[in-house]
Amino acid sequence: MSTLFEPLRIGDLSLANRIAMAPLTRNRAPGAIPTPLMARYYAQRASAGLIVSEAVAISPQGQGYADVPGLYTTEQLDGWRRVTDAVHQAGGKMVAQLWHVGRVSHTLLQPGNVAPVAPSALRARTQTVLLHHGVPTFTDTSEPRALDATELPGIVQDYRHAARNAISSGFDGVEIHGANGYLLDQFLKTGANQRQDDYGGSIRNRARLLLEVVRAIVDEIGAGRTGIRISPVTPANDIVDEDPQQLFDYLLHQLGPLGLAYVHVIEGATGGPRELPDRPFDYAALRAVYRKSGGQGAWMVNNGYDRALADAALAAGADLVAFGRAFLANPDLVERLRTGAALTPPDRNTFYGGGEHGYTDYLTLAT
Ligand code: 8OZ
Repeated sequence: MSTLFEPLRIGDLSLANRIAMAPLTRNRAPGAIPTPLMARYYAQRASAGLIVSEAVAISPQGQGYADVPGLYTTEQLDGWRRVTDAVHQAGGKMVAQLWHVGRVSHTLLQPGNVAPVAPSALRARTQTVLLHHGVPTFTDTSEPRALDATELPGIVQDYRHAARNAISSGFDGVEIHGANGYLLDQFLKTGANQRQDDYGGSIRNRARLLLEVVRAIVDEIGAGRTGIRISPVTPANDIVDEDPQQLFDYLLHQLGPLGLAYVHVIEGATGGPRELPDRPFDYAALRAVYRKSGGQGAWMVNNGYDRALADAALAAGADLVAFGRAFLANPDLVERLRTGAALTPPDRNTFYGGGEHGYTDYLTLAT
C-alpha cells in the first residue's frame, strides 16, 4: 500500500497527500510582478499536497534572472494574492520559496547596474537568463563584490520582510532557498566562501548567515510555516564544498531544535544524476542527525523521482516527495501517479520565458 496519497500534517499545515510540486523557475513575471496567467498555472496544479512556488526574490539585489517574481513591492504582493487565492480555491496549499541569488546575477539585473553581491569576490562559472528583445538568452554571470559584514543584517532583514509579505499575500508558509549555489549556499560552501570574518572559515561560521535567516523567519512567521531547501552536493551554479557531509551534519544538527515544518533535500545534482561518483553523500545519515537533534519536520526528498522510487523513499522514512518537471507537463500529476497513467514529457523550449504555450496548455486527462 502506497502512503503517497495519504494526508500529512507538516507544522501548521494539513496536506491532502505527500506529493509536492517542486519549485520551478519559469520567467513569466514581467517587471517581477506575478500575473493572472501564473495564478492559472498554479491553480491547475493544486491537487499537489503542497506547491512550492518558483524561487521568489526577497529584494531587488536578490534578483538574478529576467522576469522572475519578487516579494517586496505592493504590486508583487497583489499579484501573489491572486495566485494564492486561486490555489486555495482549487483546494491546494502553497508556500513561497524565498530567494537571494548572491553572485548568480548580472549587472543588468541589479539596481543601478552595480555588481552582484557574494560572500567573496569569486565569479561563478555559470550562466543566467537575460531577455534580449523578449527572447531568453543565457549569459555569463557578472563578477561579484564581497559583502561587508555590516551589510548582512540588512539581508537577514530582507528575508524576514519577504516572509512577512508572503504570509500577508496569502501563502501558507515559506521555503528558504538554501540550495543550488545561491547566496545562502555560497556562504555555506568553501568553493564560494573565502571570508576571514565570523561568516567564513569554520563550518560554524559558514553556516551562520543561513541560521540567522532561519531564526529571523521563524521569529517572524513561526517555525510551523517555515521550511528549508538544501542541496548538499549539487554542482549547480558552480558550487562545491570540500566536506559536505560534515557541513550538512552540523547544519541539520542546528536546525533540529528549531521546529521547522519541513526540510527539502535535493539528492545529487539538481535535475541531473542522483549519485555523483566524485561527491558521495549519505542522506540517511543526515536525516538521522536531524531526528536525533529533535527535528520533527517532514523530510521532503527531491530529484528524479517516479512512482516506484517515491514509494520506496516513503517506505524508507521520507515523508514527502517533490516532483518538478513531471508537474510542469502534467497538471494532474497526482491523479496520473495514482492510476499509473502515462506522463506527458515536458517541452524544454518553453521552460524559461514565454506565455501560455508550454505553461498553462498542458492537458489534464479526461475523467
Ligand atoms: C533554473 C533556472 C533558473 C533558476 C534553482 C531557482 O536552481 C533556480 C533556477 C533554476 O534553484
